[in-house]
Amino acid sequence: MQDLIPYREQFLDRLLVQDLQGGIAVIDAAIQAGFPPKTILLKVVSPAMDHIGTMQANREITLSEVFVVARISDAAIDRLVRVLDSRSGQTLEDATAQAVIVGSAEGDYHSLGRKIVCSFLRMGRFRVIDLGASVSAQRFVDATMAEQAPVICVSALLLHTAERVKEIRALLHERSLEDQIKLVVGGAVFNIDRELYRLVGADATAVNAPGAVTVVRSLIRGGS
Ligand code: B12
Repeated sequence: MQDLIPYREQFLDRLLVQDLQGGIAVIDAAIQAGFPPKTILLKVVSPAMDHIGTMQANREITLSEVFVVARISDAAIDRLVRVLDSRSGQTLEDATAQAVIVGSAEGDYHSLGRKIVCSFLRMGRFRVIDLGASVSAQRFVDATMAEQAPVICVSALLLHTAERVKEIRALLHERSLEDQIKLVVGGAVFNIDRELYRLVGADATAVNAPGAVTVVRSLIRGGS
């Protein structure tokens, strides 16, 4: 099988000229070449967005350009997730599967990483309830109780939204749910400071979507 690097370069190139159709065509070409969709997510889309993040930090790209770039990546992720779901036959939810609640921290509207995490958890045979962006502590905990989910996964890319995880921990404590429900966090801000997860009261973190599946599995099996 060929190398994915040319696809990553072509995808980034299409992002930089804000070419939605061209970006999707590169993803389709990678699928046609036989690369697994989950590898394309991790080796083409994610690194291209990391590169965009570096450009943003260096002020080589404006926020409005990042916004358009994210729309293109979002469409690419949707495409890949659809292919994944159709191949693994998981469009029909398995009611007996263990439920996992996922959402972005309150005030956080970054969604791409959360969508990838949801897709990997589904591939890992979890029943994923994605609450979407900017989810309050109350909604996280209420959904967890309603779905009898043993794990809450929170995505946060900003320092101040990572801090909102403390509210979820406080609510779990207040409702005496800490023994039953585990709290997993992730996102760029937790990857930069590897101890931040403890400071906000989470039980665990992981740097990427495959890691999220491993951590959730181990917590459900009783690890910490
Ligand atoms: C795209 C983007 C946007 C888009 C988001 C569009 C969308 N629909 O998602 C837009 C333009 C809207 C945006 C807005 C803002 N952004 Co922005 N954004 C980014 C950018 C460039 C890429 C993020 C991304 O999608 N990455 C790709 C995905 C796949 O990676 P990921 O999210 O990290 O997810 C992976 C892992 O982290 C992990 N993971 C993710 N979630 C979880 C959850 C769990 C439980 C686990 C275990 C793992 C896990 O798995 C994922 C897949 O493997 C980052 C730069 C960066 N390096 O992160 C800045 C960045 C995050 N943004 C930043 C900022 C400051 C903002 C704004 C405040 C505006 C501004 N002044 O720039 C607003 C805030 C909006 C808000 N309130 O949410 C800063 C944050 C700095 C900080 N640490 O506080 C960054 C780092 C840019 C920078 N270098 O300054 N942004």
